[in-house]
Amino acid sequence: MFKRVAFQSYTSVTGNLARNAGCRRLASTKTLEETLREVIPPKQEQLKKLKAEHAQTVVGDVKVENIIGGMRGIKAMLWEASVLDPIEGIRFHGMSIPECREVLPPAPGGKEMTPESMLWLLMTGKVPTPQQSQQLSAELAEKGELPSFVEKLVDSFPKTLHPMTQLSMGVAALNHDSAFQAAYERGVKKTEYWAPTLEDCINLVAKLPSLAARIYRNVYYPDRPLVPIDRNLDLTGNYSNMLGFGNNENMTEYLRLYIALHGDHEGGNASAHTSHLVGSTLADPYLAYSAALNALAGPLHGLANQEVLRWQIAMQKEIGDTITHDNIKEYLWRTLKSGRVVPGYGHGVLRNPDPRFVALQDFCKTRPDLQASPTIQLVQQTAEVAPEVLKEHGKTKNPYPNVDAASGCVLYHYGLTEFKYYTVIFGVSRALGAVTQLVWARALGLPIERPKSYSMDALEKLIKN
Ligand code: CMX
Repeated sequence: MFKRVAFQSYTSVTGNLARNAGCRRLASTKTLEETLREVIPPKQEQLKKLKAEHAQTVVGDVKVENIIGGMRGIKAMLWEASVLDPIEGIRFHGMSIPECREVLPPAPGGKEMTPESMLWLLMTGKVPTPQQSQQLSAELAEKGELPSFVEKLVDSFPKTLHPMTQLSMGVAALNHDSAFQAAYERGVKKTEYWAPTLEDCINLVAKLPSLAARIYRNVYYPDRPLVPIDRNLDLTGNYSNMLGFGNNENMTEYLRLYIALHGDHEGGNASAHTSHLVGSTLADPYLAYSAALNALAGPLHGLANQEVLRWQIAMQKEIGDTITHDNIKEYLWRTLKSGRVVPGYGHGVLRNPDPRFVALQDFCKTRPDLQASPTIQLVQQTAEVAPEVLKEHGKTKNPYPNVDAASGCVLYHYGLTEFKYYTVIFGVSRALGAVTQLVWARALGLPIERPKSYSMDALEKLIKN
């Protein structure tokens, strides 16, 4: 099952890729904002038509199990940038991960798609030219420095404060300079909300690496000076440099892939949904994304990549040098019998191995040093055994690995061993999809979110009636 899905994705690429990329690629050198000004009006028309012709069309129903089951599966959100299919996995504006890896421009000299290219695709639905992607890199580098009061704020945090809490607080403080908030106070027209929102969003994406790298330095290497932003580097090149891995091109390429892959996973996941919910109140993008980071910091969501490494290392310690399928199985059962979840497995929507996991495995397969790493071998071997164990356990609806089963082990191999920091990298990544939605929600004039809740008594009454 696992291999067949990966194969199917890659073969579908061969058929459609040239056509897809050809019709999506822009010949022009328009900026992101100029491109958005072109693509927003037809989308506004599409929404108007949907409202006019189908406002009352039923597309699903709500059962009591959905209400008591975390709203699982309810079709209830508009999210333009990506759609998640339970079997096939994520598609960004219709493009699968292998397709994106093939057509989204890499950094100069690199091979992996950059987060900038992914951001462009998410925002506009179009594949940027290498020139457009590099222009965006230059803009992000130019805007990447933190205001000094945010630097001071972050430097004042105790080292023992979790890096995710620091990130969320730092992001919230950036709202001091919010263009949206200033424009709102000036009384900007509703139809123009999206433009200052875009300005904030670009600033946020640009500043996240500096903020995240500062937190890393402060918590783990307080005596190390922080290197300044290099205007000639892409976003990840700078982030890697500031983290202290700038001389390891393999690590930088991995970070590019990691950040681009984690960028968006449709709208219903906890972090994306939180950002949209808070943004729907017209809170500025910094406040909305700060809230999203708090959701990402939960162990059932983004913190799972930290938990995977912790769990994996404990398993390695316990099993010792002779790793076999049998002793991995035993360890898995011990975890399950102690009432804990197996981190890195299961998903709220996916019912197959996560194609993001497949892409990260693919990255490992092309590099002999990674193939030789005991940590990465253990991840691979666990993925061979865990689905059967979880099926036998009989609880989880998806016994396959999700992205977090693989994402941390490569970081660990390259020397980023402080796994409490891993979710921060996820936080740098998830901004790509969250900010895209914040811009589009305002471009489309989406309203404040307000679902209906019921008490159990009210629900019983509803059932009787
Ligand atoms: N190990 C053990 N039990 C698991 C499990 C796992 N990996 N995944 C799900 N289950 C259990 C659930 O806890 C639940 O048990 P109860 O009925 O006792 O409450 C049962 O199986 C049914 O759960 P589900 O419908 O399959 O999964 P949910 O949609 O409720 O939860 C998720 C999804 C991701 C939170 C869950 O699979 C999990 O906890 N996985 C481990 C943590 C993890 O890897 N999280 C990262 C997710 C990736 C992301 O955030 O993008």
